Amino acid sequence: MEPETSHSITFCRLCPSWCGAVVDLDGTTVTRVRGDEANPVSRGYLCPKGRAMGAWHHHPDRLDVPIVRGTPLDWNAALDDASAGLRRIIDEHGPDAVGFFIGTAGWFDSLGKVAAQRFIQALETASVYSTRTIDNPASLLAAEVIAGHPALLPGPDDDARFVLWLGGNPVVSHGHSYSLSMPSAQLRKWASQGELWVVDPRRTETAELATRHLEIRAGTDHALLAFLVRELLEQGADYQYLAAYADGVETVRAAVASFTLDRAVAETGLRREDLEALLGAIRRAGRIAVTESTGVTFQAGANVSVWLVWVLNIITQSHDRPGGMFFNPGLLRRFHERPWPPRDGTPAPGPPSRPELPARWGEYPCAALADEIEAGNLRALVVVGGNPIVAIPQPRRLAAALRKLDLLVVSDVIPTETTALATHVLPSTGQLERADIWPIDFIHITQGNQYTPALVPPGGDRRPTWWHLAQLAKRLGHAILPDGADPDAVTEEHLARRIVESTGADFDELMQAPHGLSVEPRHYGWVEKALPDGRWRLAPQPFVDQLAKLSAGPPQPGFRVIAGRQRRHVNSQLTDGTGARIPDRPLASINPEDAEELRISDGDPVVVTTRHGSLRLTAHRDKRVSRGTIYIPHGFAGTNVCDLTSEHDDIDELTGLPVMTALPADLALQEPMHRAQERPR
Ligand SMILES: Nc1nc2c(c(=O)[nH]1)N[C@H]1C(S)=C(S)[C@@H](COP(=O)(O)OP(=O)(O)OC[C@H]3O[C@@H](n4cnc5c(=O)[nH]c(N)nc54)[C@H](O)[C@@H]3O)O[C@H]1N2
Ligand SMILES: Nc1nc2c(c(=O)[nH]1)N[C@H]1C(S)=C(S)[C@@H](COP(=O)(O)OP(=O)(O)OC[C@H]3O[C@@H](n4cnc5c(=O)[nH]c(N)nc54)[C@H](O)[C@@H]3O)O[C@H]1N2
Ligand code: SF4
Ligand SMILES: [Mo]
Repeated sequence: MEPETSHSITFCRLCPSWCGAVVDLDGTTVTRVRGDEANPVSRGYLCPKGRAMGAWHHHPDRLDVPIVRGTPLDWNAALDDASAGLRRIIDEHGPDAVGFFIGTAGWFDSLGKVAAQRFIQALETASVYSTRTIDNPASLLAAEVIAGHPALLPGPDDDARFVLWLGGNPVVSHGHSYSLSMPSAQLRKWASQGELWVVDPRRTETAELATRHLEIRAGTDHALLAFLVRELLEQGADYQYLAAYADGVETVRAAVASFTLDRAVAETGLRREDLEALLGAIRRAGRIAVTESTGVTFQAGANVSVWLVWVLNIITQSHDRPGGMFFNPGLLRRFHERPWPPRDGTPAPGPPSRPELPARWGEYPCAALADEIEAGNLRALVVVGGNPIVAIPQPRRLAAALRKLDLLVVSDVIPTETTALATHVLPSTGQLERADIWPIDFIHITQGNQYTPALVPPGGDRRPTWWHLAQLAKRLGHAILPDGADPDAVTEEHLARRIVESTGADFDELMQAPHGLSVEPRHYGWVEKALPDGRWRLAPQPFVDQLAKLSAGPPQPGFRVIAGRQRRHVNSQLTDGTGARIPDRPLASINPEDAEELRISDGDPVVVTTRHGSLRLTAHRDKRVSRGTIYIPHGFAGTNVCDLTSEHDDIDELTGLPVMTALPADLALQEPMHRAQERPR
């Protein structure tokens, strides 16, 4: 593994935009990080988190040596100990007693991710967990059920003249299932060439750039969407197209029949004239681009809303069309040339302790993790680039469960709330210390691909995550690297080559484009050709049934607590303010009029309570937050919003998603006694 220190062109792997970066080095010290103007996708753009890449790499707390039960050990001793533990557990309890959790940084480390997948396959364990089931399982499920494959995650086409974005703030997040490099420029383009409507209970940075912002009552997007579908099926749908390409139109019509304008107004809290204007704008536009992000996929009505988003795009013949929704077939995977065998959304049996939950996409829902440990079904967990304590509901219960494991093996770059509980902490190479491609599973989302070598040699005694996993596997008798390669003899470039070639793509083409390649020319109409039986399944019965159950009736009084991202951290990463001049803070943001009524001032200590738990935090008056809404960011361990969610109640039955936004909540000033205790000394 000879890192090529001469290179300074790379890309950021903190979020799925994978912006091109130029890293200036003085020896092995990063002196400057800037956007790569020559990157054909990000064209010089780099957000504050990407610019913090150097500070993140040089973080004073970086993990340098393996630590086994609190004691630093050399690699051989640490891996021998961990693999002996795994061997014992497998022998006594079978392979399902060994589980994996793949987190955000695990998905974004291409070699580590493939090694984890192959390790899982070799062990034949069913106990696989990832952030998928606490993020956007609704989007994957809708894609699979309606079009036959869960990876069909479209985004608004560059040339769209009418974009409707629900529950996303790409200016901050850079998109979700579909990434947006240079989000502000793209959003401005959409707004200037047509209309951009944003639906969000907050007037977000994205809403500021929109031609119209609809301040919806949290948790009611399905009512807005059902109303639009109802009216468009009356006038505006392309019936000729539907006759040729879709099944279930009449079932959809019946399912949304009760969502009249009156009902939509009553449930969403939006004004009648705004709903009429939106409908009129869609009818005028003809071709549209409707998309959802986590503000929708975290809701109780997530599946239904995503389904109706698909229905809107299909009935207007906008899916898979220029100026509508673009499905990126991937630069390497080239889905348009090699279609897949269609799937129909039938789940596999769930985890034994939670038989009511489904297994999908080879995973159990994260909501079952603590129960599986408590039940004794899971005795070891390998965490790859994740921090489950700040990601999964009821963190205290989860922490207690993780402590009961015989083995908790965590590959990470810095100490976290999860490494604090680990029996084995394995220090991983960070972004600048390892080679990468844009991870294979995501190329349909990202707008191109790129190969980067490692820019600097690993500091301390850090090793790549793929190496951790391959070494553990080797000790258990499995050769998990491509061609059975020896982890100590193979180079990262060779591994990347084999992974790319396994898709049928040409690695040399990537090597010859150090600044990356973009997906141009774009392909349209390819999903339609690959549809099961050549037709969109417009009315999957499970979604129809869920819509019928969602009939909310008139809104309940009280607050709703909502989720949302912040600019300078990714989930729990960088929440300590690394690289930021003004760090993000975990505040409870509320509308000033609500604050006035409750006599809450800026900076007051408040307590937010849902039926699952309560959280103490500091109040912040923010007129961008709509009335009745409490906005609390995610990712902070000390002020962990996962305390307000549940792994048992408010679980979606089709995906196992814990509801994470629009939860009914109470807001109160903290008791004076608590205030006195918590006043800083
Ligand atoms: N209540 C509530 N819950 C939520 C959410 C919410 O909004 N509200 N959001 C949900 C969503 S969308 C997600 S994706 C999850 C996030 O859940 P996670 O993905 O588990 O959270 P992260 O904090 O991103 O964890 C990434 C970990 O990887 C480590 N890391 C960074 N770089 C590297 C590397 O190069 N190699 C390795 N091995 N490790 C690295 C980081 O230090 C960090 O510990 O949380 C979910 N849970
Ligand atoms: N800066 C930054 N970027 C990130 C991350 C990060 O932590 N920080 N995390 C990454 C990850 S893991 C993910 S999954 C993506 C997420 O990407 P996005 O889904 O775009 O995430 P947000 O920016 O939080 O946008 C969600 C929006 O939904 C709104 N919302 C909440 N509840 C509702 C509701 O009931 N209805 C509607 N209509 N809107 C609602 C919120 O106010 C918020 O503005 O971002 C990725 N990028
Ligand atoms: S948007 Fe920011 S965090 Fe995401 S890849 Fe680009 S620079 Fe990195
Ligand atoms: Mo996420």
